[in-house]
Amino acid sequence: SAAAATVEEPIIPQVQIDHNQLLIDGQFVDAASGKTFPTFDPRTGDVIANVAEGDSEDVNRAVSAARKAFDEGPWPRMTAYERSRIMYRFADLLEKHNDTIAALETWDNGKPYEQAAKVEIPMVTRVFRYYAGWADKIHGLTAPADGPYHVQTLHEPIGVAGQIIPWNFPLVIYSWKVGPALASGNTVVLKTAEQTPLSALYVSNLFHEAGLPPGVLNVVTGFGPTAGAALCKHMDVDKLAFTGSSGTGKRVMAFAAESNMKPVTLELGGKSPFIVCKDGDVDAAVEAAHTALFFNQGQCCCAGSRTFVHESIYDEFVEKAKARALKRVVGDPFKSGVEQGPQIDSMQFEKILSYIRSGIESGATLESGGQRSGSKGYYIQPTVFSNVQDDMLIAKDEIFGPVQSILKFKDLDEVIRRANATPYGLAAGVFTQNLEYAHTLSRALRAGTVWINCYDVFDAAIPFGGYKMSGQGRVRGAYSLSNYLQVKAVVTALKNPAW
Ligand code: TXE
Repeated sequence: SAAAATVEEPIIPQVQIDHNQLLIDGQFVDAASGKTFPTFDPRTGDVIANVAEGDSEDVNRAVSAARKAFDEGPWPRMTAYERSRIMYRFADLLEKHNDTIAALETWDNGKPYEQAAKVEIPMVTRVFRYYAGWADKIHGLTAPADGPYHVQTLHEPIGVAGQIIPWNFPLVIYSWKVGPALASGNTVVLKTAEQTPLSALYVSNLFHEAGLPPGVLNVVTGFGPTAGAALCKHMDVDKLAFTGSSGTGKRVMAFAAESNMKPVTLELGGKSPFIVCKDGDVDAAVEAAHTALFFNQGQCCCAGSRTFVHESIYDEFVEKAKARALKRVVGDPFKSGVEQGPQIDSMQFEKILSYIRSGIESGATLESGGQRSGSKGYYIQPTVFSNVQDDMLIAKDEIFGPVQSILKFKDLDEVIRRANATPYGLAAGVFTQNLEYAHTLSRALRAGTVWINCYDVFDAAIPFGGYKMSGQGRVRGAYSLSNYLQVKAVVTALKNPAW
């Protein structure tokens, strides 16, 4: 039974759409073609607004504005302290408009409003403050050389950064990309996901209100194969940063290689293991594994989507995981207390339901859920499968939805081998009180993040990124700055080597 799954009449958000055009050179403008596309409310499938549909001509305009701002404008030339102060002022405006921004995010994306207002938008603000703090702390070093030379390195911005973001955390990922790029003096052309263009336009306007010079941050709304591809192929873009599917990530790299060989950083999909050892606290592990998978409607690149549980506690764990999923509150994300809203769109909705069918057909045990929730919008019941085997599609593919797969293991070596047997390597979770297990697993797991007795701990200072086909480079933390910096070696000959 689908217990708590109730979907009520949608609540009308108290926000209006102020910005639905491209943001180029500090101005909101229509697409050159005059075309627009609709963005939808995932609670109903109704149109929220029509938004300018940028294409290659608009990307050209945006890149030339960013180029000019980089080559001639004040942004890379002002003191780092001035850049930092503009970013701090922007963060203050984010804080001031927190609830409006959160409402836009929920409306366009479907995520619970409480999550957006209390966690995500505050995190965006925190990330901009973090990088504002870095702006005046970026510098090179001096190096000893074998000879009469004074050697120093200058850390310089790369230039125009092209950034392409997805729809699952529109503004959080915006902050991870725009924060380090601007702190280090680059200029940006950002393409939002076609499903969620609204919040980035709204906040980028605030950035200009905070004093950002025109052309430093340009936002092109539009589709991947048109606007996105044009940005990737552009000869005047010096660097690309992409978050999205591994398939599109490959294409982004190929576009970069075929054009001007611009460096690329990628944050891609995953099939992250969540490992509960025999000594793990079962109740805490059930709750953490539940959140690791179901958080954000299961639409997380780092979702703990393979729950490995030791055989000695497997049955107890499955019973409790099922009970927890049945209690999960599904409904209108604007309503207080709702834990799970709708999936982003009909494509993802259908894709997830087809994975659920595949799980049933391949012989996994359906413990809870398995169907859509309600009769309109893209709501799906929290679904739990037990007796999942490694070779089932639901254990191999990124489902990106509220579908938990629970697998059984016997010993540590076996679970390490199975956890690593995936082309992905974004994250992993480990539940144990045993130091030996914790350290062995954290070293052996081929993943960019290992959470021990916790999961989904995001922080501006913690680097995040993937091994293998989950990506390259790191977002967040000091590490992400290096994606946006060139290192120039300056070597000066000395006349008097004795000194
Ligand atoms: O992703 P895409 P989609 C995974 C998840 C999901 C699947 C498909 O499994 O089910 O991807 O989602 C732009 N050139 N993730 O189709 O296509 C696109 O416009 C340049 C994981 O939404 O990767 C959008 O802005 N750009 C993930 C962005 O790429 C292109 C988050 C992401 O879209 C392009 C989202 C092209 N040819 C989905 N085609 C994560 N890592 O968190 C598309 N885009």
